[in-house]
Amino acid sequence: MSETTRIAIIGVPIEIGTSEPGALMGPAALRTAGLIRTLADLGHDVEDAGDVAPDTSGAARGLPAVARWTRALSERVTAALEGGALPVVLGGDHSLSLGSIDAVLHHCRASQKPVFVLWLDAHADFNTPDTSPSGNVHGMPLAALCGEPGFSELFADQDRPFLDPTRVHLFGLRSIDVGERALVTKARVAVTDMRAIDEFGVVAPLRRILERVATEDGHLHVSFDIDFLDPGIAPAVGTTVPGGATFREAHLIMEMLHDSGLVGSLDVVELNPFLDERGRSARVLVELVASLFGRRILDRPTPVIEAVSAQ
Ligand code: 4U7
Ligand code: MN
Ligand code: MN
Ligand code: MN
Repeated sequence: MSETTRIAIIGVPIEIGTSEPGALMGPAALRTAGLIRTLADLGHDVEDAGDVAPDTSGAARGLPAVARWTRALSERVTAALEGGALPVVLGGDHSLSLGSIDAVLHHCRASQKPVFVLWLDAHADFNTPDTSPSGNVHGMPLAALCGEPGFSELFADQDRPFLDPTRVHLFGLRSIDVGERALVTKARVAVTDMRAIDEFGVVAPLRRILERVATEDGHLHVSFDIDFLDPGIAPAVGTTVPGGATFREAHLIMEMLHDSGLVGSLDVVELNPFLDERGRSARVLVELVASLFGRRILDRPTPVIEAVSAQ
């Protein structure tokens, strides 16, 4: 069936990047919903590296506090990548991607691999402290990673590698702030918004992204914010935005990602179990991650698909 992948599960019970409490229970809920077992049953070699626990004495919120998590997580993700494992980072709020992607950037600088990010999210998460209407850091990680100004408190490393915004792809966007929109446009971030998905579906835009990553022999980091999904199927989110992806669309994305063989690291973020309904959202996420790691209905390509693509 599918190949065995070494997977390192890293929990990040952070919620200081958001104003809605509850996301710190995300890693526990995903484990309760059977994530580890599901991946192991698919034949993968899964190591649960536990939860990141930085020294959180001192500032309770804001960039200096997030910086402690970023540093601690970046070390853990680096260790996983260096050991040849594929890191799966469980959130926690989306500010954790500062740490996971920082590690990927450092790792790929050494091997000179271009880093691509597929950002599955209702939001752009491209605010700076200047443009943010809320001040919440979970709405800012991409701006910080791409080197926008205002984040000097976050990274001690003066020589840190930046993410190339033209290699970031926002997918599923349906909520963006005014100042944030100007930054996204100026930085030439790639966008497939919900309007495009309504018109073209998920297959054509995703295929183009994957072709580009393959052509440039890049590392693909997937950052999955649960609010990418429609709140009707995944209610466990702090800021619900109606009109999200359906289960079928998300599922197909995961299957295409698996088939591409290009995914090198993954975040699963923003699950707030306190707002869930009998664990539904956590279970949906486990289903989707299983598809990304090769769960399929048949152990061969579906015949209908072969027939259609041969025409
Ligand atoms: B998430 C917001 F103003 N843009 O910056 C902000 F709408 O990680 C929301 O995608 C950010 O869930 C949402 O606070 C961050 C807001
Ligand atoms: Mn979001
Ligand atoms: Mn997000
Ligand atoms: Mn959110």
